[in-house]
Amino acid sequence: MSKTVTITGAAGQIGYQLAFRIASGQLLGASQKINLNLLEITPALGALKGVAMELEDCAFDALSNISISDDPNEAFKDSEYAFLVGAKPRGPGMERSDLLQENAKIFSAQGKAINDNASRDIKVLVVGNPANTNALIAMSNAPEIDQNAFTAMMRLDHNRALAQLASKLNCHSSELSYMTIWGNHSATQYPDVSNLKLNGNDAINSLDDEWVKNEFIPRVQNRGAEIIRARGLSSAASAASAAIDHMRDWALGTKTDDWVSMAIPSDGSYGISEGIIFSFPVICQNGAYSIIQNLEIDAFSKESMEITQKELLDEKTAIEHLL
Ligand code: NAX
Repeated sequence: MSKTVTITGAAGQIGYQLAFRIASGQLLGASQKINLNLLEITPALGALKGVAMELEDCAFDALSNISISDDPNEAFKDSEYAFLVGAKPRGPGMERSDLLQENAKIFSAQGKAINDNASRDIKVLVVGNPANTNALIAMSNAPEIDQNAFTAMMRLDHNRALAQLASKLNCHSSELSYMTIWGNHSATQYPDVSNLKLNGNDAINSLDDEWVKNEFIPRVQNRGAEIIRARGLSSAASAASAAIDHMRDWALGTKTDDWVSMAIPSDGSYGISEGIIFSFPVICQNGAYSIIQNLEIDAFSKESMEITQKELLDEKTAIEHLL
């Protein structure tokens, strides 16, 4: 049986990477047939047609069918895995509050379309910024879908942190485990190394506290801006790669002896308010995630988690009328 995967903003930078990697079998394995539903705004349909033509030209074994549309009801029809990438970028002179309002309209319409058309077992990953609050809006507009189906992407931040730590500790990122990103996908996120292990051994004592607080944390928080300065464009291939990591682990399970960071509806764990989409350390099994409980939270971590929580609560207040 083919699985139906929806990508919104599929003619954009991230969408262009994501579609080919998914169609080549990098999400669910090369033997799982995929139907790709690609959504764009009407003016981008020409470019989207070009993306579909190139996908055809790859003759991927795993790709059964491609459909392109500017109608969310069509794009989310029977969708089982949805990547909500398309969003309105921040234009010149636009305040963050304007960005929130503009995107709120997009994600409330898409939440409704998911509610009315998607598989009841859909898994939704919101990538388009402000990702956590966009996920909250989509979730609130899809009352017939399990709320835990709505998540936002922190995996790029998680992977960025691993890369910085591997460079500092002179090891490969695969030797590191138990990294955590808490909170919002923004500069207030809290990259937490308290539980980090290197080849299964505690790594915290190998890290200088000064470096962690004054170099590592701000670098991970601001890595997106650093990429824009270098490339002249925002992260795209790394974002698509992280989106696949997030959805693949959720669907097929996380590695043993590790966890990942996912922004999910808060259930009140660690004193984080319910009703926001907050990043926690989680493991995934049998297609469901669960939050790692009972981690020790020191004063610095508590304060850092409160800062990022406050930002999410403020974002929620700004769009409360759409929930
Ligand atoms: P692009 O501007 O290249 O592509 C976005 C695409 O979305 C465009 O083709 C646009 O036509 C389409 N679009 C806009 N409104 C739409 C709608 N209502 N329905 C369907 N499609 C729509 O941006 P790109 O670089 O691909 O980034 C996409 C989003 O990801 C942005 O919001 C960006 O800020 C966000 N990011 C999130 C990250 C995360 O970790 N959560 C990291 C990477 C990225 O910056």
